[in-house]
Amino acid sequence: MELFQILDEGGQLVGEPPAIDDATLVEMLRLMLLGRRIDQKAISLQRRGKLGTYAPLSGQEAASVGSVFALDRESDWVVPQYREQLAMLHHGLPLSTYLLQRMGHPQGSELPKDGTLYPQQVALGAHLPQAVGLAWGLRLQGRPGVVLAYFGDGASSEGDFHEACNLAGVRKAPVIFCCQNNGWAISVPWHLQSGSPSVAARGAGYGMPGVRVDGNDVLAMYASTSEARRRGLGGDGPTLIEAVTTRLGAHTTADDPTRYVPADQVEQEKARDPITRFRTWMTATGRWDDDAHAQADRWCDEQIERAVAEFDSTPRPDPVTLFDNVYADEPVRLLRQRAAFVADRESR
Ligand SMILES: Cc1ncc(C[n+]2csc(CCOP(=O)(O)OP(=O)(O)O)c2C)c(N)n1
Repeated sequence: MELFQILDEGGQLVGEPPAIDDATLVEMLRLMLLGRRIDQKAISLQRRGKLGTYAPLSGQEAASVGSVFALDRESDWVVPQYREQLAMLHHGLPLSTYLLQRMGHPQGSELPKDGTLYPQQVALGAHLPQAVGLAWGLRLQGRPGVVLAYFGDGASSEGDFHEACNLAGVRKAPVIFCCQNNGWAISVPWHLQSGSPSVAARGAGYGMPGVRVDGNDVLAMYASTSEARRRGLGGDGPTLIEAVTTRLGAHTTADDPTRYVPADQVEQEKARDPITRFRTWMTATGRWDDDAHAQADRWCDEQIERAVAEFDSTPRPDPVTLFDNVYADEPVRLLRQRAAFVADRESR
C-alpha cells in the first residue's frame, strides 16, 4: 500500500501542503520540540526515583501533533493509549498532572472538567470499543464531533481492536482510528504479529478506508486526519489511519532496546527524525529561524520548569490510596489487602 507523504525525509515538498496558518504551524513545531524535552526530563526524573515507568515519545511527535491539530478541541474527542503525551497536552491536560499520573498520584488521573479527553489506557485495545461507543453516542445525539482514538501496532493485534472496527463500520461511528505503527510491540516486530502487509489494509474488511501515512510527516498526518474528520462529520463513518513512525528510544524506561533493535535500523530511523524534517521545511519557507528556535527553547524551559515545580510541591499521597479508584464496589480480597496493609503499617 502506498505511503502518503507531503514532506519527504529531506523536508522537501512532494505533495500539496494543507491550509494551516503560520502561527499554527509554529505552535505545532514548538509542541513537537516540547515533546522531545519532556522525554529528557521525565527519563531523568524516573532515574532519580521520582516517576514510575515512563513511555518516551521521541520519534513519534509528528504522528501525535499532526493528527491532534486537525481536531476542534471543543467538539472532538481524544482517546489516547499511553504514548500520546502531546495530544493530551493539546487537549488541555496540564503537564504537571501528566507527571503526577506517572508517579501514581491520584491527582494525576483528574482530567480537565468539561474537557474532551479520555484518560491514558495501558490495557492494550481496551479503549477502542469505548471510543466507538463515544462516537456512536455523539452521532445518536446529533452532536457534531469526531473521536480520535490512538493505539499502537501491538494493540491492533488485540481482539478489542477488531471488535471496535467492526462496530464502527456497521454503525458509521465518526471515529478516527489512528494506529501509531512504530514497528514494535515492545520487542515483537510487526511481521511476527500479523500476516497482513499493513495495518491500513485491514480497514477494507470493516468497510472503512485505510490509509497508510508517513507518521513522521506532520503535514501528511494533519491532512489525512482532516480528511478523516470530514468523512466522520459528513456521516460517512470511520477511517483507519496507519501512521508509519519510528520509536527512537526504548519502549519504556523498563526496556533495553539494544537487546533486540538492530544497530543499522537505529541509524536509519534517526534519518527519519520528524522534527528535523519539519524544521527544515519551516526554515526554507521563512517561517522559522534561529531566533524562533531560541524562543521556542525558552518556552519549553518555562513549561517544564513550571510543571516540575507544581509536581514537586504537590504533597505525596498516602500509600493507602493505592487501593482507591480501581473498583466502584471493591472486591472482598482487595478490602482484605487494604486492611492488612493498614494493620502492618500501624504495627511498625
Ligand atoms: C491487554 C494487554 N496485553 C499486554 C500488555 C503488555 N504490553 C504493554 S505495552 C505492550 C506493547 C504495545 O505495543 P503497541 O501497541 O505497538 O504500542 P507502543 O508501545 O509501541 O507505542 C504490551 C504487550 C498490556 N499492556 N495490555
